[in-house]
Amino acid sequence: MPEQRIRADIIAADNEKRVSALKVGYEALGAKLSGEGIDIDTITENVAEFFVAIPSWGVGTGGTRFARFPGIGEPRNIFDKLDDCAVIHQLTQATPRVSLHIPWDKVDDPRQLKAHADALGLSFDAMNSNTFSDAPGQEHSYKYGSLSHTNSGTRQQAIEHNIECIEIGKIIGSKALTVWIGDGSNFPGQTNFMRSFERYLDSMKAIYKRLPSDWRIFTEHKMYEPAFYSTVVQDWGTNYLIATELGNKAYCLVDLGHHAPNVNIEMIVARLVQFRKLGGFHFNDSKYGDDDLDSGSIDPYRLFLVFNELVDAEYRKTRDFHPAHMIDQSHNVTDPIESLICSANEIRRAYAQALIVDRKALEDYQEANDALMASETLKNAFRTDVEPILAMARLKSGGAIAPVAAFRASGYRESVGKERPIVASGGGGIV
Ligand SMILES: [Mn+2]
Repeated sequence: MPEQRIRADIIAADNEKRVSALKVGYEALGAKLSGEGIDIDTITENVAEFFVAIPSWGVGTGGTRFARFPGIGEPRNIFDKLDDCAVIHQLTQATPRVSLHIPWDKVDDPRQLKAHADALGLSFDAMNSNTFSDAPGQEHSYKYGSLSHTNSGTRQQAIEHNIECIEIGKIIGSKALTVWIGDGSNFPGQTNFMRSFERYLDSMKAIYKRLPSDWRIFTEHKMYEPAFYSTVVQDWGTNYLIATELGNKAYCLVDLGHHAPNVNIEMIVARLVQFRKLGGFHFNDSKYGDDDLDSGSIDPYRLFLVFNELVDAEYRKTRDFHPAHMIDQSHNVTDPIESLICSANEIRRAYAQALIVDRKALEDYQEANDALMASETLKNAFRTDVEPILAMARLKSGGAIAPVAAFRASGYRESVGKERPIVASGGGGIV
């Protein structure tokens, strides 16, 4: 039994108040779905087995270029972060894995991380390297890039950092490395597009050589920021080229915020699935750019359409299809634990809605060119309130029917607020 950061009787008391209403709602939804030939318990089981990883950096309060307003009881170090992640998992039963960021989460002995996670019943997802900011004391600066830098010493330093992330990951049981770089240019002519991409590929090949045989490497594309004229890994096409050049352990990661507004992300997902290069996701939501807003908070229909492609791939029994699901968000005005609880639920909601799409009917409408009924088939699933399925999946796994309410009732934030001093930050950005 893992150590529990929230007392089980607090969750049980909150569940007790809600369980009879849940049963009524679940039965009614079960009857509706049964009429459509769907067994609700099967959907609930599928949902209960769907997990999304929490980013260690997500449990601290984020910020913008302008300011960061610290919250109460923010984690002081990776051990506090793991405690907060354990709370999210205890309540949602949806987030058993944590994605680390090096050097932010670096400790003297990585075995300490493994021991702390083991005690909490958590494990580790993909390792994230950082060559977009300078760590204290590092020899070469990343101001003008890292893996694509003009200087070979800088490139070598960035390569070695990624290899170090793999080495730490091996000790703590990770099986993947995610590489996102800030490399790019702010002025036309500042860099040579072809030369910098050649240098990047050479660097990535050096990292790839050191990847264990049972690991995967994920690369994330992003169209702008911190570079504002061009980025080296600009778009999904570039990302696909990288994964193809590197080999069969290399996959593309889709961060929902890393696209221009209105880009058809679900179609990008379908293309990557078709050519077996979809590595996984960084879930978040976006209004204008890489806003890092909470999943499903702006455009839940888009999140559903992404999951519609994923479930379609499962339905078609696509070979070697096991995308990694991670959240990548910045919580500037909410309690990060509450935001991550809601986000994990929103991601599961999109999955549950996609699971109840009548795929046979959809296929028939597509074949018959019945555009309206094809759209209605998707909408019918999206309009279905699947909350009873999500709540029942949590309850059956030992979580909370209403996880935010249970979290607030637990007093966890107030209690850690007493041990963790508020740390003001002069700089902005995600911390
Ligand atoms: Mn990301």
